[in-house]
Amino acid sequence: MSTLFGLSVSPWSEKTRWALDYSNTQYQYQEFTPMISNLGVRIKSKRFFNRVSVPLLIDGDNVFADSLSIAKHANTSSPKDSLFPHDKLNEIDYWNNISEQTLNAGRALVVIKMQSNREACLKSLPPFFPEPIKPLMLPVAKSGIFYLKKKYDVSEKNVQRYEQVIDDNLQKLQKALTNKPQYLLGSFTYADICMAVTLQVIKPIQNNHVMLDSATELCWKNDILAEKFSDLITWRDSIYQQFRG
Ligand SMILES: N[C@@H](CCC(=O)N[C@@H](CS)C(=O)NCC(=O)O)C(=O)O
Repeated sequence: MSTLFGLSVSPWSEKTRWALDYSNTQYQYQEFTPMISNLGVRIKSKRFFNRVSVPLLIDGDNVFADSLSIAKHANTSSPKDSLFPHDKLNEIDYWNNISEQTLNAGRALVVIKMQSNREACLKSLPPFFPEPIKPLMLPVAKSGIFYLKKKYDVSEKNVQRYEQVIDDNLQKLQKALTNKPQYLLGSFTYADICMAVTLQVIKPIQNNHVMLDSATELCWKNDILAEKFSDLITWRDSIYQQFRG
């Protein structure tokens, strides 16, 4: 059985898990902890020199190191309607790129907010730390946030730019859904999964697949953009309801 390494709070991991679950792929899930899990994942995936990020799927000798390639791999063995219709591949790439840009901007804002949210920092610690000693581990949690900040080149100076990227891209989604209000490409595809999950950066969904504690949720949500794009949130919730049981 294949193994998926993921971060349960990460929308990239959620996109992948959704595609794998949709295609009824059997896999074992392993939670990844930034910094701490890197060496283990490098060894298991035999990727000694590449940058490690999750989701990452190991299926026998094959390693799929990003969400799109994992979703495509899952789709190849699926008996269901394809998430990647042949005549829609360019459009799916387009929406995956939009999702990527938006999530990068969203993650930057989350990292910035988490720095000053003690509770969210503590919640980011891996579960193997016993609850009572977690407060003592605050410096470890902070160094994890600092690590992500450096790795993804996040800067407080760019907050406005990050918000603008999210705003611009969600306007593109809004426009695209004006003509085809149900699905981006006429039928349910990976483009819908990408963009439904991307809305996590303005209003996190809470269900049995994604569940953020209240402190972490506060770092993800953006009330102004959630209000501005409330129609997209309604669309996202309906896509989840129909296809993510
Ligand atoms: N383009 C990649 C992006 C993956 C990505 O940015 N993953 C982040 C999620 S926050 C990650 O692995 N963070 C933990 C780390 O870098 O150590 C994909 O589609 O999978």
